[in-house]
Amino acid sequence: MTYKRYTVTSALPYANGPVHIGHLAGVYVPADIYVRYLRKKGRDVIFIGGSDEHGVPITIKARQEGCSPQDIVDRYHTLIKESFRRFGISFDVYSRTSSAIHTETASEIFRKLYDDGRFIEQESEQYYDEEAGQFLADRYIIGTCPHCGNERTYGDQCEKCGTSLNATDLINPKSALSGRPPVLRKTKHWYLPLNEYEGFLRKWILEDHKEWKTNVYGQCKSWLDLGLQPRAVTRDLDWGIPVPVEGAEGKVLYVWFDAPIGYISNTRELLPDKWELYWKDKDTKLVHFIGKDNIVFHCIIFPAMLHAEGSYILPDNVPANEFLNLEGEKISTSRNWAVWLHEYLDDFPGKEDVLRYTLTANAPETKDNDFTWKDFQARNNNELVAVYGNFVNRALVLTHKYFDGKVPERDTLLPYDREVLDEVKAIKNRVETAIENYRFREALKEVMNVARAGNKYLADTEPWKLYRTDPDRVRTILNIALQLSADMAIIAEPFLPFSSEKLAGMLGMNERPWERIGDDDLLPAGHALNTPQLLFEKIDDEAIAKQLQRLADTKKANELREHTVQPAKPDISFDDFSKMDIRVGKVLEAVKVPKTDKLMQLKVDTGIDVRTVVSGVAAHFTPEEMIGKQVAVLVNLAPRKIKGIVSQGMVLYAEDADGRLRLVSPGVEVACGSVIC
Ligand code: B3M
Ligand code: ZN
Repeated sequence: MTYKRYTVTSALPYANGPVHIGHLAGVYVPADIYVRYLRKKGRDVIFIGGSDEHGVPITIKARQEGCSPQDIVDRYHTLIKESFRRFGISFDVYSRTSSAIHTETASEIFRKLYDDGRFIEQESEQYYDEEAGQFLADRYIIGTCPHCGNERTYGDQCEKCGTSLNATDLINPKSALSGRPPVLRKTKHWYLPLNEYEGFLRKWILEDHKEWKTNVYGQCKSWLDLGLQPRAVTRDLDWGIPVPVEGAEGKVLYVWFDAPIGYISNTRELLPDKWELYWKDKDTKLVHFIGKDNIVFHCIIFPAMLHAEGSYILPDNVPANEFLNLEGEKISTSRNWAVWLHEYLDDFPGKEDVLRYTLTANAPETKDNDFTWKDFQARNNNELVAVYGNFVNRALVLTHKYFDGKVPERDTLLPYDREVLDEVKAIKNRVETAIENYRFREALKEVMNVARAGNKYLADTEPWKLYRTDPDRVRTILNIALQLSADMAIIAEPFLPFSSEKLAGMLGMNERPWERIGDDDLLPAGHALNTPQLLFEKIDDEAIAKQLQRLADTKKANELREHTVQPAKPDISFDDFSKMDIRVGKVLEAVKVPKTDKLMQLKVDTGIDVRTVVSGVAAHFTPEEMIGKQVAVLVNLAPRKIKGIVSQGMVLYAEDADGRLRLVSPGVEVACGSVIC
């Protein structure tokens, strides 16, 4: 199917921190390549970006820093926007979800769905902080993880064991606002009944979009196979877009409801009169560039919203990427394990294309990939400098040396000359197919094959040796080499826009029309070239060592922070202490609790009785290591149900700074039931 126009969106990054190489590799560079290519092909395309400025993490960051959420998003929106601009990410609009037009657009869509009866209203019980006088988002509740026992687990996910949670799963929950235990209170929310769209989604994705990338298709399929549930689209929070319905005071739209609508709002901002063509006309191709953690929102929830609304088109493709790791470890904002774009730009001025190149050559298109500084250096020195830069430099320098910097006249072409030009035409076709199918690594490899072919052509024809004996032949050779250089300036432009610009300047090219790639007269004979400069420069070991040292310092700082002895808890009275009844017990039986990684069900002889204790130690001990051991047991802990098993008491362990557990036992065998005091 051929489309009249394209709407290309890239995920709206949360404005609560700077952007890093993972963002660039996963989303923005591929989207930019795609859009620049379409523009070069003369297609009608808009490229939409912006910041996602709502959501709980932003409110938490603001609290931590003692400022308002608006202060936070103002700061990071500006920083992020500037980083993208400096990397040449060529958005047609980069706006933000705190804009008035976005509030208007999101409210309109919510209201339309509401008026059409597309939502269901449901009451549920949620944690409420009586002292702060507000409902608490899951992230605002801290307690003990029921799976691993970590005492500082947030209500949405345990950072220690990785389990995702509901706040009501936490043991001993406390409000992060007041520090007091929260109470459960009834609250009403609006839900989008995704289950009602299951049939539609199954057909639209699983049957009509079999061409989607396997990672995307697979994730959608497993969501659909699990069965969809109604999803709350409102929240009790004071940061976000107010729910535009009577009786919804104090409630805002869920961030994932409003954020994707941001693409539409930003288009309205860009094209106030024409935006609907780009969102509602079936001749428009909509493509969302995102990372893999956003697949469900862009392939299931947002399309269900748009479908329910009724007047919008749905994405033709969602070419989501996997993740980029850094030196073998997951990129982490909170652990500062990242290469921040604004820092890179300051450390490597003028080397935007080197990073764009490395991230594309190594893009996590089908699986997670690793960025290493050594690879970055090697790609620059062995590919950009040695292949691309070297080729065009030789063509230009030799022309200046022999022909006064003017494109020489050409003789009749030999078959070998023709072959090289034909090869470039074939490469152009392969690059087009690869880009149109979102295979940017492959496309870039083909682009570099133009320079490789050029290098081989010069190496085979050796004009520097031939000049004395056959200057006419050298005219033809350099003419061809210059045509190939001009080809590079065009075909590499979507990938490496800065160096294409520079190369075009040296070649004196005003226009770089895509369709003329491979033509034999891109640069006419007699055309004057400008002074050659180096297109790329070697990156030395020192610059790389500096970056590696910075990462090593980060690692050391993290280890110090994470692996130190826990600080002392506040004082308690003797009474508090004597309330605890700690005994020596013996483990009689131990089995892992099925379907959990951490839990072990123990039968313990406490001297008082034989009872069941569930203990989060399955990752540390095997059942065999436990059976027969004497342990310390807190026997008067109120019984708790863990994974459906009633646990009566708690076995005590010693945990070292690395999180390793050891049993706490009396030095010699003593009678079970002996009091530990
Ligand atoms: N802000 C999540 C993220 O940055 C989210 C994307 C929104 S796209 C509409 O990963
Ligand atoms: Zn946990």
